[in-house]
Amino acid sequence: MTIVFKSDPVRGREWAALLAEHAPELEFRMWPDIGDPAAVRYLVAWRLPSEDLGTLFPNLEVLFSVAAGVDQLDLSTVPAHLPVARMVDPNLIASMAEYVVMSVLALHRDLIAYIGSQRARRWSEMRVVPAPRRRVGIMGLGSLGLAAIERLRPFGFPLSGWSRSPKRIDGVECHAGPEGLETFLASVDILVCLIPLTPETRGILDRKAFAAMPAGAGIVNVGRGGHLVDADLVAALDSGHLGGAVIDVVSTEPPPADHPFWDHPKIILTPHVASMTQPQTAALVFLDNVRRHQRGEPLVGTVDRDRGY
Ligand code: NDP
Ligand code: OXD
Repeated sequence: MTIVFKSDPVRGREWAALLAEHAPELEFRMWPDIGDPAAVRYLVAWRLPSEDLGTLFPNLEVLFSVAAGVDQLDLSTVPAHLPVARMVDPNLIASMAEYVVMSVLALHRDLIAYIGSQRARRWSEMRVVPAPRRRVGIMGLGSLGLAAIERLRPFGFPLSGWSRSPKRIDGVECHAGPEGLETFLASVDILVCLIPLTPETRGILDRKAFAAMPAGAGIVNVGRGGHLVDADLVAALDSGHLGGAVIDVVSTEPPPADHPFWDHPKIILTPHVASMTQPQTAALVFLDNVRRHQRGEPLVGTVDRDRGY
């Protein structure tokens, strides 16, 4: 029974060592060295091979995303009956919550403006807004959004959230669906985007969304670059309507040298590092899922192909 790993080879070698230790009966191969394609039962991938998956691996049983998101996998080449599971890894979740706290605090305490002042040798102070007057809203109340909320709680920010289906979360004002979006946005001073990229959410952070937000609001995009209309963000920052943005993901990664985010004075840009799968835990989370599959139990992180996440 073979597993094929098609992602970063450096991390792949760590997976190989861990799986050799914990599941020596499984054969672990790294793309493109796939061996006998008929023996491949599990594929772990960041991006899919260009060939039709059912033809390439006729006996494939599960497709695993090496990441929490699945939008980078073109599921149109994946047979409809094939289960797809995404990565639900405690380390990845903790690391995202940490990044969200860092970004929210940076916006809350005007860090971007202070970095600009320092560069300009300007000693100028700004009024501190108390946390109970800074409203923080999380788009996406899934494994990552909920973890971020728990880490933000102790600071005392009024918290709200937005999801596809209605939710009740203690101490969090919850909104849902397209009908709840505008009210949610209007009540948020710092917005964190943690939804999956699907046809419904592509371009959701656009001029209309920014116009619905209060003047001076900040944005944290840790979802996907496709959520954000870059030119609309730049326009909203330049007009002064938005105060600042922390951006971890962009549509083309890395962005071209002339992309406006590189040197925009109101943007902090990081290279898609808010959270990364750590082989030490991810390989074992994967193995647990393989065992579940072999026992006929439901997989953790099963993707609903119709919803797209
Ligand atoms: P989950 O599937 O656990 O949660 C997704 C949440 O988004 C759910 O609450 C869901 O609503 C909500 N949602 C989905 N579609 C819509 C919609 N159309 N309208 C409103 N809400 C919607 O995902 P995770 O929390 O694990 O991950 C979220 C995303 O974070 C990933 O898809 C990925 O793109 C990104 N990510 C980024 C990383 C980085 O390093 N920058 C690292 C890891 C992930 P409902 O609860 O109703 O289903
Ligand atoms: C993920 C990512 O989805 O790395 O896990 O962005």
